[in-house]
Amino acid sequence: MTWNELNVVIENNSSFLISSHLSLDGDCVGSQLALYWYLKDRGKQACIYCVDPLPAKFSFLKNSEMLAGEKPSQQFDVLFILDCSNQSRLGWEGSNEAAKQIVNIDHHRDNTRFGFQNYIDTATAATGEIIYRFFTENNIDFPDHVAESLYCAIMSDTGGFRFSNTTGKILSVCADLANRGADCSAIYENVYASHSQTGLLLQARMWSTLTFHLEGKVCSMELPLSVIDELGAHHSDSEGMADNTVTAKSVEVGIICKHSPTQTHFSLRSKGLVDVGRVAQGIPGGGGHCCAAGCTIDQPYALAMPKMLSIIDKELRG
Ligand SMILES: [Mn+2]
Repeated sequence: MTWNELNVVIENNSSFLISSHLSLDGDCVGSQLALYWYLKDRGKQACIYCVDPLPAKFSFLKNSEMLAGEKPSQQFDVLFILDCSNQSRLGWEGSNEAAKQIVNIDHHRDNTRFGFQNYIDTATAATGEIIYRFFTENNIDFPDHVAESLYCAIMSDTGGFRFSNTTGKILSVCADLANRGADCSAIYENVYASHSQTGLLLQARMWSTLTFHLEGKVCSMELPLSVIDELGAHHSDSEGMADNTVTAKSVEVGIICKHSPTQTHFSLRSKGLVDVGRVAQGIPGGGGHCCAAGCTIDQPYALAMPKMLSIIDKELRG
């Protein structure tokens, strides 16, 4: 869809629901809040609904409490689904009935174009960049708290400006967001330097499981989900740990395994040699980008892990 078509959808409708994927990250939160602001600014009725709770580190963003609500029962004119490559990643049923039409805005290359209208730009670093371009290319001026949400979105999806999607183009976008009032160091501190004590203790437990495989080309850490309860920690406390799995020089692929007795969830990272997005897509329900992806195998860790290692071994030899 074009910007013009997106403008028409917004002007011709009055009620909007915004949603995004499970395991909320900075891009999904920031881009939803920026679009929410715009719809409210246009005098529209707007709600945000996500299944998973808002990680506390994003609660400094203005209007973030709007993500904490129950699923609204009314039918909306339009359901905006942001940063979500397929409807099952929403984690809730009935998205086709929730509104008269779905508009899908995303940057994941495995997006299934499930919307009635789709704005998919895989060349952007974050869905937040797409919303930024919508605003700036349509001369929509936005306040500092929206600049903050969009900066948070881009900072998160570039791994704090470390991933290969950190280009001059995206840094220019962020420079503009800083000039529009985003407080870069305050956003950094809220998102990356606001761990709880139990959160860091949980990470220490994960570090203690660090193991190298396949001649040092693969590094993994694991976490039985029961440890989260044992420490009184939260799921989100382990977020960011996946990036640590690819910090050794020899390593090409990093793995975080979080497992229950019956299921093993893999967060995969790659330095570029192996396309972990393709690895994850080979598992039902899995997906992601070439350097960061995730999937779940319905088997205990002891069975699922050797399976994953043999898939990655083939890719490394490929
Ligand atoms: Mn994203």
